[in-house]
Amino acid sequence: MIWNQEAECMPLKEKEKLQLNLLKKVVERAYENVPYYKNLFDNLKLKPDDIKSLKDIEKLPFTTKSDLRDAYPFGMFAVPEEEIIEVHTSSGTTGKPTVSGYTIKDLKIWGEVMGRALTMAGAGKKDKIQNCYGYGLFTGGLGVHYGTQTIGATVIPISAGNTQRQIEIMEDFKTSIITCTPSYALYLSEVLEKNDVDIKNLNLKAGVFGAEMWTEEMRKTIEERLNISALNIYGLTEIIGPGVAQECEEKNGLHIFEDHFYPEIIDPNTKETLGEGERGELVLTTLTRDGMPIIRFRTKDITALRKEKCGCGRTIVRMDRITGRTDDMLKIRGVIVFPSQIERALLKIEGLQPQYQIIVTRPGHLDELEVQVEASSNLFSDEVKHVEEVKKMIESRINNEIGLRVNVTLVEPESLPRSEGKAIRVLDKRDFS
Ligand code: DLL
Repeated sequence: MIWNQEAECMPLKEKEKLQLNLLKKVVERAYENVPYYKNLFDNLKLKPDDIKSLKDIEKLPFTTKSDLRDAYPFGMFAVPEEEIIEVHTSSGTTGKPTVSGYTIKDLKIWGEVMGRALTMAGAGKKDKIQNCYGYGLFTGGLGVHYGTQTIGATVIPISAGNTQRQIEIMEDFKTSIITCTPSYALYLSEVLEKNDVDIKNLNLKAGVFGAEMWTEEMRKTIEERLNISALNIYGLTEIIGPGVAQECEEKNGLHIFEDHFYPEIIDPNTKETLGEGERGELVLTTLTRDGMPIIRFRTKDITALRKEKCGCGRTIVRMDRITGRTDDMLKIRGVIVFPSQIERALLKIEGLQPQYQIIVTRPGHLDELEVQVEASSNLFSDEVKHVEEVKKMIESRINNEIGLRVNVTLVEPESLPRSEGKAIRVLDKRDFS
């Protein structure tokens, strides 16, 4: 099933014409209404009129996460604040998050693209969609919610967590589709097994999983364990939330909803635009958003674009699953964490040498975060004398900084590897290859 045949199966020429038209308009909107863009364009002696072809997008400056942070909270809005009817923020918990503001029209667009995404996963009016993405400032919960309303499916807005209850509801309500992070889907399958729930008695047929990196192997495991079709969904707060791209049943890349989001791939070092099939950093421009138009956002996610027509009949471009990031951002249990946040927490502790290593693993199906810290004797002040106390204190400081539970291991001074060049602060032992 295709939700919006016209938009999703547009002939190439027609699509490019539409995109150029929308690009011109969004550039003009950004220039006229967002002082940040006006200054930037003026400094570069650029005018919206300079956009005469799609290729001209390459003349435009990039927008980065830190540009958005600098504009915190509402500096990137292109409409008066009273036109904004909803706000969300990126999933990191400290520092200034990036804010996304939506007008009524923007929420309609979000509902539309999420409706298309859920339809790709086989959802329709008869489906009961158990939405285990977190509701709140995170975009996962409400993004899926709006999509279910677009297509008229029944949403079970259970939000994240409380796995026993998830299972009970899944059985009682005969849930047919679940939406959550892939790692939570695996965890859920494990708990189902422990609870001796016979998967065949459940009504599950598909899952829409995203918000973090995962692999083909993980897909296979989830599909086998839950007896469903597991599909990949991609998105980010800055652009709209979930619903930028979604896999169809062909499972051969994620279709980008190109009538709303314009994708490019660049070489993250030279910033040159790369061709079809070449792997690089995904850059996205919002073509239709009113509340917060974003031009050439550097996602830092690594992928490649594929233009050939898909077996499903859609003509919109596909992106490969994300295989990495150009920065050191980690997503742990769906939450954005930068190693620098952990370092900041450690530096605030008197007597602590910031020699540390962050180790991320996925022992069962959920991410675990361990921080190894070198313990020197001056860490043990008069108030804290015991290893256990020091460990607890560091754990709680890091927890305050990143909002996630962490295991601290105190190790001997000078026992962590030293590097001549860039220190290797993160050992991500999860397998995303
Ligand atoms: O994670 C939006 C979302 C919610 C997507 C629910 C899918 C499902 P943020 O918290 O702003 O937004 O994080 C965005 O998460 O730049 C990627 O690095 C990563 N990411 C999101 N989806 C995928 C995916 C939401 N399918 C950041 N595969 C992005 C790999 C993903 N990484």
